[in-house]
Amino acid sequence: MVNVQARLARHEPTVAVTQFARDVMAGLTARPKHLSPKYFYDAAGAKLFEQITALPEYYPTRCELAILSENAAAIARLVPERAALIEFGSGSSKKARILLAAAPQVAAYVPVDISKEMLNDEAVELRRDHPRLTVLPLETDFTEPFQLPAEVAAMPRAGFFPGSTIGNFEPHEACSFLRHAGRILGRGATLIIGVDLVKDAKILNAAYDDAAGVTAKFNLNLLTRINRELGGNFDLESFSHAAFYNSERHRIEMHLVSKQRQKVEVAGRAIEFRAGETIHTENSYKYTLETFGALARGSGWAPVAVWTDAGGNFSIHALVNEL
Ligand code: AVI
Repeated sequence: MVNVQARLARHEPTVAVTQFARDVMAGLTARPKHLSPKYFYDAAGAKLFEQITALPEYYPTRCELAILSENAAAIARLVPERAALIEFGSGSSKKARILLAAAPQVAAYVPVDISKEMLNDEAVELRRDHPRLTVLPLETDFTEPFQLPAEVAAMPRAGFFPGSTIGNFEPHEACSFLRHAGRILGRGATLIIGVDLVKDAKILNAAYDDAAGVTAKFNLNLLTRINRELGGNFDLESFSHAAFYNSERHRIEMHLVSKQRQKVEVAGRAIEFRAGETIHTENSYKYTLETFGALARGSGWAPVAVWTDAGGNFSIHALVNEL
């Protein structure tokens, strides 16, 4: 790693050797090559993801919104009086709004996200729409340890983690995340979490390889980001998007496939690709109600309720922290 750092610093002295740079160099020099899906979400990537959520093939967002809307009152009953609602990776807070409308007993909402702009814009609107709610945005990486605002220290807490983002973690990381959320929320807290379900591979494959090619653009945008931020020279035409359901590992895998043998430079370092070699860019794990329940229990959380949409595509679990 020392060599990689020196190379990065030499290539562009005005650009700090960021975690992004370190992770990209480590991932592209590993075998098999891989990149973390958390780097999809630059400004362009976040916009493309918004477009994905509206695609006819991408059922998770629609199904989760339907479950939330249909069961908002029952879900809200699990949130204590004068509670603080903490959302991990809040984004546009669209789903939290459904819960907040059904849970007037919530005294404070703490959206946690790395996007300062989004947090501030949403906070203004939420304060306008819920004048009695204290909105305390927290700009941080929600997967890392963080302190809750002092204002909520004495309040009972409920966590909210929609979107099946937990599916983008490896199962051991999902377990670590649930334990980390438990430490932040405290013993006895409730966690409301969205989890995508195992289903017919055809439906899954279409959801991650849509006809309009938006998911392909989203995947390839990672190379554009590397070109821009790390002085890369990836030719986007010579890579293609691949997504498929790996039924043995219960996960969608996304890859960027090199169409030919080629050499690419990133931060002054040459990276060689064989024809057909891939960069593994994302896993999206799918659970059954039972496998997710077992994961939760093994991470210190007791499942207390679960809701699904009529088609059984997606689930929202309510868990109580036992640790
Ligand atoms: C954010 N996450 C839950 C999405 C998923 O379905 O795994 C990311 C995504 N990747 C491709 N399409 C959507």
